[in-house]
Amino acid sequence: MTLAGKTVVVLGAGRSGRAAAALALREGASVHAHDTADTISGMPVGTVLHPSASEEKGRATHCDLLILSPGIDTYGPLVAAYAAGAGDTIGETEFASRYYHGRIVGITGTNGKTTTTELVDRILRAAGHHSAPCGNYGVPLSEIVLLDPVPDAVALELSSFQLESLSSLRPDVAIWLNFAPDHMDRYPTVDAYFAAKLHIFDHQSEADTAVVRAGENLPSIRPRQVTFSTEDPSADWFSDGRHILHQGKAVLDLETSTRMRGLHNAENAMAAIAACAALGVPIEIAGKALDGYAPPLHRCELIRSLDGVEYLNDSKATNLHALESALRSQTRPVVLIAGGKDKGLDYQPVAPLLARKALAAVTFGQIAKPLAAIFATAVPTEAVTTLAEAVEAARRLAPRGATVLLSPGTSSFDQFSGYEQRGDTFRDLVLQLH
Ligand code: UMA
Repeated sequence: MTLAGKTVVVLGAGRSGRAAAALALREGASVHAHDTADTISGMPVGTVLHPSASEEKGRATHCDLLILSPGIDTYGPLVAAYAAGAGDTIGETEFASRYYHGRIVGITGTNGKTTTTELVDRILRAAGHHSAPCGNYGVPLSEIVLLDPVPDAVALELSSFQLESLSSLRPDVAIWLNFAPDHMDRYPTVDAYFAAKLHIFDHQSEADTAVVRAGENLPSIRPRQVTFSTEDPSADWFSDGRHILHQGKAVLDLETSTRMRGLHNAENAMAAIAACAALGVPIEIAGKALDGYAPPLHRCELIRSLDGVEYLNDSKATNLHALESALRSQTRPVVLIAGGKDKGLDYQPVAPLLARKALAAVTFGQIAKPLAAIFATAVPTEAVTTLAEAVEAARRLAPRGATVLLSPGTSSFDQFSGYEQRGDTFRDLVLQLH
């Protein structure tokens, strides 16, 4: 796609917008950045800046190509106003992909994308690729395209926002981890969110691969499918939460080789190994590459074992689905620590799962009392005020062989600046136990 002599408008001047502008400039375009903020900073030299973007300004703007940042609603009125005067409208990821010629492992799912992206990157590197983790992971694909040398493979985390504005990006391997309702502030229905995610398969051919969790209920898709499961031993890849098996043959023991714990981490590991195997990486190399891997902080992060009790920090679980997913994935009896800000969520549906997986629960923060009333219908529950008190109570309640799991199930803003500070505080408290 030649851009020489063309006018490109980049909508949104965040990290995606900055990288897309730099790439469009490199390709010879005249580049304009529009942003609804009052000021714009950090754009590459040569970009014409248009702060205070509005629908009115959009209607008066004309360009050959409009590039959208993922945080801006593709179907909202602002984009409609700008798109009316644009020759073509695409997302930043789609734009960058037109200049990227290496192998692409695309990763989507409601939970586990970031861990899986890291695992895919790690395996590809171990197999000798010059790979990079990118996309929703934090580094826009446009930044990768601008590297010298350009990586020959990418582990590309794809959010529904990025997927909904694709028109040709074709992952060699697409990973579909799981699906649950999310981003309901952006999508009118759960089906609309599901449909946005399905775009990951749109441009794949029969020669490409889809790595899909068994039982995901997808419509028929073109690529060859490889399945993974923690429930169905007939899937191509199966795990009991500790051992990973490929067609019945042991590949990896997560407990002795890695710091990954829980069924959902086993799923992430299987998906990553399966995806890299589809790209030609020998399974033994893929399995070995995960030796010593520790998942990203705050996502069922194993902090330590003390007196036979494992302490996991899952502070990133700021919604009900993430809490359920962490709980469901535990293979040892759990003492759950949950609570935080009142987001008006209904926690009743967690009670049966809690009864199955947990020995006890400790609630804290703004919703400590109402949450304790619900949890107490399932397991013995204590309500406390602070996270420090919660750690103390959990330690008392957890027998040898149990797991103390901080998976708050809501946001942290009643007591912390964010889930990171909450998780860091938990880690400090646990490391101080003796
Ligand atoms: N803006 C407008 N008008 C709007 C909304 C935003 O002008 O209506 C402007 C803002 O003023 C700001 C810019 O757009 O200057 C921000 O653009 P952006 O929200 O697309 O953010 P980026 O910095 O480009 O980051 C994006 C992703 N952000 C979102 O999808 C919201 C990052 O994912 C991603 O890592 C990055 O591109 C690189 O690819 C973050 C995220 O929260 C981590 N993702 C969601 C999630 O994981 O749940 C999907």
